[in-house]
Order: sequence, then C-alpha cells, then structure tokens
Amino acid sequence: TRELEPAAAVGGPGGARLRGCRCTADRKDADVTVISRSPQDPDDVVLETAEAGRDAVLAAAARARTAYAGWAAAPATVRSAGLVAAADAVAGATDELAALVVREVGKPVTEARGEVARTVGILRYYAQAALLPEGDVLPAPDGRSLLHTRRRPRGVAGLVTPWNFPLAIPVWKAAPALAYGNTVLLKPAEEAPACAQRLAELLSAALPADVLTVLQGGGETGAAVVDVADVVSFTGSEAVGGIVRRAAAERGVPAQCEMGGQNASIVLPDADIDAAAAAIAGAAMGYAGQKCTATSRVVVVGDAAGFGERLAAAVESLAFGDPGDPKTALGPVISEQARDAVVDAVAEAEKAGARVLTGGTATGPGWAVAPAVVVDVPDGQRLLREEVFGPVCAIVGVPDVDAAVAEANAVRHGLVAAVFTRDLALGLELPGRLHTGMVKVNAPTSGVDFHAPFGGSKSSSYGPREQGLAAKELYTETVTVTITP
Ligand code: UN1
Repeated sequence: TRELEPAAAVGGPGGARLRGCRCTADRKDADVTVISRSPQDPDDVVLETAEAGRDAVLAAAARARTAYAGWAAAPATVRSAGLVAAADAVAGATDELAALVVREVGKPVTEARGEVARTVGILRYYAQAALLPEGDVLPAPDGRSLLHTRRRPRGVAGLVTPWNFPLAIPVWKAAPALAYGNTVLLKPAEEAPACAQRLAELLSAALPADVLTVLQGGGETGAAVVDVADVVSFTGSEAVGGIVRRAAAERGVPAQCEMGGQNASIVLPDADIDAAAAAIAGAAMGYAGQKCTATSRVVVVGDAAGFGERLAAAVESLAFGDPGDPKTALGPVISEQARDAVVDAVAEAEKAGARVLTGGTATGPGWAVAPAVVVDVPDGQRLLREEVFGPVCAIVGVPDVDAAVAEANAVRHGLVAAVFTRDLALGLELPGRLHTGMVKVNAPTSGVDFHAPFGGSKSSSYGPREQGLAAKELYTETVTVTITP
C-alpha cells in the first residue's frame, strides 16, 4: 500500500495533512468505504460509498482513454457546447448543491452559493477559452511552407482535489482539461464524496460517456489515479503534493501541485486601518480559515497590539455559528482533528508567552472552534511558520517596511500576500519584493479571480499556474508543424 498520509510536520492533523487525502477514523475496513459526516452534526452521515480500488481505477482509465479518442478529435465548438450545457446544469442545481456543501463540509451557505456561482462561471469561461486561437503562424524558412504551432491535449488528466472547495476546485481543473480535449479521472477528497458525486452527475449528463469519471477513495485511490494519468493536477497538503509530484516525475508526466500557504497581510502605518481590519478578519476567518489563501499572519509596521485590538473586534463582529444561516461567516472546521489542531496551536503559543485576544476554544456544536486572534507570539512558534488551516490569526510587530517584507518572506510557503497602504509607490514596489505567486494591495489574501493565473512560489506550488488561460500550459502541449507544398 502506498501511504499518502505522512505525518505532517505542520499545524497538527488539522493543518495541511487533512486537505488532500485523509484516512477517515470512521473507516472500519480500510479497503471498502468512504464515509462523510457533517462537521456541524457528526452523527449526520452524508454519504457512505465504496472506495475505488486499483483495478477499478485501471478499468476507468481504459474507458477514459477510449473516450479520449473521440473527445480530442471533436471540434472545439462541440466541447465548448458541452461545457455550456454543464454550466447550465450546475446553475439549475444551485440550491441543492449549496445545501450539500453546507452539510458535507460546513461552509456557510452564502459562501457556498458563491462557490456554486463561481463553478458556473468557470465552466462558461472555459467554454469560451476552448474557442480562442491555439497557436502561431511563423515565417517559413523557405518562404513557401506553412510553419505553425498547434496544441495537442495530453490525454487522460488525473485530478486529485481537496474538500474545502468541493465544487470549484474540481471544476477549475476539469473545465480546462475538458475544454482542451482531455478526458478526466477525478479523485475527490474523502471528506467531500457527496459533493463530488452530485457534481459529476450533473457534468456527465452534459458530456459524452466516460469523458469524466469520479473515483472515490483515499490515498491509495489517489496514488492509482496519479499512476495512470497522462497529466496530473493536485490541490492539498504539502506532504501529499510531494508524493504526487515525485510519482509524476518518475513516470515523466507533467504535474501541477497546489499546496499550503502561510499567508501574510502587511499593514503599514498609513493604511485605512478599519478597512484593513475588516478585510483581514474576513480573509483569516471566512469559512473558518480553511482556505490555502487565508491570512495566517498580520505583519504590522508600528503598533501591533493596537491593530490586534481592532482585528479582534472585527473578528468578534463576524457571525460565528450555524453554516446554514445566511448571515454566518464561519461555522465548524472540517473534523475533530482539525478542531484540536487549532485549540492546540493556540494553547501552545499562549504557553510560550503569546496573548490570546479572542477565541481559540472549542465551542460546538460539531467541530466549531471560536476564531482566535493572537499577539506577542514569540519567534519560532508554529503559529508564525506553519499552516494551521483553521480560524486563527497571529499578529507580529516590526519596525519598518524592510522588516515587514523580511517577515512576510520568512516562511517556506509563498502562495499569496497582502499589503494595506495608501502609498501608491509602495503598492507598486512591494509586489516585486514579496516571494509569493500572488500579491493583493488593499484587498484580502483570500478570493480568486478564475480568469487570472493562480499559483504560488516556493513550497506552495509546483508546476505551471492554474486557472485563466495559464491552464492551457498544463493540459496541452505545443506541436510545431511544417507543411511544405
Ligand atoms: C479562494 O481563496 O477563494 O485550496 C480560493 C484552496 C485554494 C483556493 C482558494 N486553492 O484553498
């Protein structure tokens, strides 16, 4: 058996490790069943479904390869129409899908509805992207040949996705894969099998048979999918991402891995402090901080304790509770282990001398933990260097802009950073000095524009960017063609 769950050095089990492929504690027989339970009410079993073993993955891959011949050869207009029909189907199921996201992964309903809308937008975007020019015509060396480039799909795309965006992430990988002529094997997170199953039903009904197949399961299923794919895209923990990219490299297939973040928001003394506190509160605590783009550290130039009080007040004003209530900003975290990881990380920092301004205790119902703001965190504390993947935000004070940049860059991750300032010159300068794949000036670290490239630097990402037109790099290869008459 391939172990896809190495002990995370990070943030306890609730951190990076749970995001990709997790062995469910509830699983009695490790080979047969995936069980998802509602984080709000763990007695509520959302779905119990059979795990796809290696043979099932091989069989699905064979069918996907057969389907590939027809799908890759179909006119782009046909693939585009398929994605438009898929978008319509998802849009038509908005209420049902949002309710399922609330129930299965505890995402607040307003954000869950936003995720459905984003999913529809992504499908429509790639329906159009499929129709864009695909290559260049170059001057011919002999003045009469046609020298040009085309794009060829890779084949069968293996997608391994996390639970925190159980609709949008599978679709922001699958939609470009399909638009450019690949067929798809999707291995969703064990925590969100029902979301994946319903999503796949809707998409598949709009597409030819075997163009998209869902394979439920944990690490072994994921490893099998990676082993049969012609191209791999993964979002989840650093630990699993490392395994995925090595497995793909071994086979010589392209891979893209989006992994953790430990994202800083820098607050400069000239910032609009109330706007910064509101934006950071949302970025740190929205969906209980369970986004790779969440703000985990606030780096304050000047009065860190004062900003801490402002942030704590902004966090306390967020509605914390039932994810089914449209006003709720954060509900429970995904699992008991995730909840304990947050409580432990906060307690550990407090023991080391940090001050907890608000939150950090388990409240229930389900796996709810009160959102925590922590100041005076001593150097070396994991709250400042590791991804906890929960509703906790640490604040550090630094003397000047250079020190703020150094602190922001002092982690091994490099996904996204934010800067809050009214100084346009600094707003233009700092994106070049922050070692992250994305920089937001006067905007929250979380939140993604699906038509723009998404990805990180350093240990946060591997391989080409995803989303936007950048996705074409992964899902196609360039073919240079010379036609001499
Ligand atoms: C967002 O900030 O809206 O797994 C999306 C994640 C990221 C997506 C963040 N890949 O959390």
